[in-house]
Amino acid sequence: MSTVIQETYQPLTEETAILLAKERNLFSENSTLSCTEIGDGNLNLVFHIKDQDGKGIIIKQALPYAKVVGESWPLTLKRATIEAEALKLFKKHAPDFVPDVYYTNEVLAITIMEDLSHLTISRKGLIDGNEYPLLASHLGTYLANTTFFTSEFGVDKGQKKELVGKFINPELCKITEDLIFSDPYFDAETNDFEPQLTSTVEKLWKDTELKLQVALLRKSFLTEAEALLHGDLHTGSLFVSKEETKVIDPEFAYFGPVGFDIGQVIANLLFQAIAFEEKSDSIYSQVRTFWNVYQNQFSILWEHDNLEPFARIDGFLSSTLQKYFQDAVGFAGCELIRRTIGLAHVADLDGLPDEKERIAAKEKSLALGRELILKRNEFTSIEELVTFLQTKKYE
Ligand code: SR1
Repeated sequence: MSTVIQETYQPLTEETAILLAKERNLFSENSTLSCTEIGDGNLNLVFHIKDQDGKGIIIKQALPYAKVVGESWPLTLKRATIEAEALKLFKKHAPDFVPDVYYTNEVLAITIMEDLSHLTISRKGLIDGNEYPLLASHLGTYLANTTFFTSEFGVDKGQKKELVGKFINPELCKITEDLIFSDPYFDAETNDFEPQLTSTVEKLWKDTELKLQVALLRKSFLTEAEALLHGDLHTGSLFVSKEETKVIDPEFAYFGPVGFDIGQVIANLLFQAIAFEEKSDSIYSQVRTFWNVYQNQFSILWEHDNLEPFARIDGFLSSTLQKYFQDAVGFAGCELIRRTIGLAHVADLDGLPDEKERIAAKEKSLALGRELILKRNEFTSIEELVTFLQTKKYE
């Protein structure tokens, strides 16, 4: 008889998570199971269950509020369904880079998926000084495949419209609209920054040139349904090893501007260059590889699988890629700024133990973010962006 799967939502505990795994027959009958809640993100519970031989599964459960803030910030449980559906679609288009989903339940807001505990969250691994030589090219391939095959270039237009409807994700999008594209530019309660940054932040709040460009990027985020995005593609959403990359946590998935996901990847790599200057050349070369692999793979798919009647018109592919790239540079700038002074920070910067260095890194992140937003349309190639980033190192 079913005990855990009931008609109403209840948050799992380590004990009920084990019962659920047994109910679903995910382990053999005589297994001895252990469970640990390992969620360290902002929103969800994550249970790691394994048997006596170390074989495991992950149960991810959405909480009805944002864990990072508490019960005063209610949050839809529907995000668990969006996440599971996005994982399945991304798996179809980029099978090597997405975990398997074994079971989902809308009432409990859970997704049971492949155990990736042999891998490390890339933000932690990078901060610890590890190198992931395939990460950039894996991400380039993953994003080219998922953005191509969910755009009108790679999927039938009627089907695309149905998908756009299926992935309407207003509550999670609103978090991004507020936390990335609005709050950091006003004296909002959610903002969080050190007193030493106050004068820079106050200048930013008065910077109407910058605010106009952020308003345009925000409008793009709100209105351009180019492809199904992951929506939160930072280095905390990636499980990695030297050989493998798995993209997790797409609960912010929705149809938006392709440059948003690309920009989040770029910005979250750049936090490493900002925090650890000695790594900057290696990080810039990863940004270069990431974009080059993205555009090569996207161009191959364009050549072989494009459903657009205008696909072979000279200049259509290059202007599409140019738009994605310039949008990405701007969105990267927004990510740099919001992770420095907004609600949700990154350990790359916050973890710098020396206060002077930390504040200097955060000043650099704000200044670089501003420049990327303002200058985004001046960059016509990845080499121009890398050269620009290299000159920043010596300021
Ligand atoms: C209240 S959620 C804060 C942040 O965590 C998520 O991972 C997203 O990045 C969001 O902006």
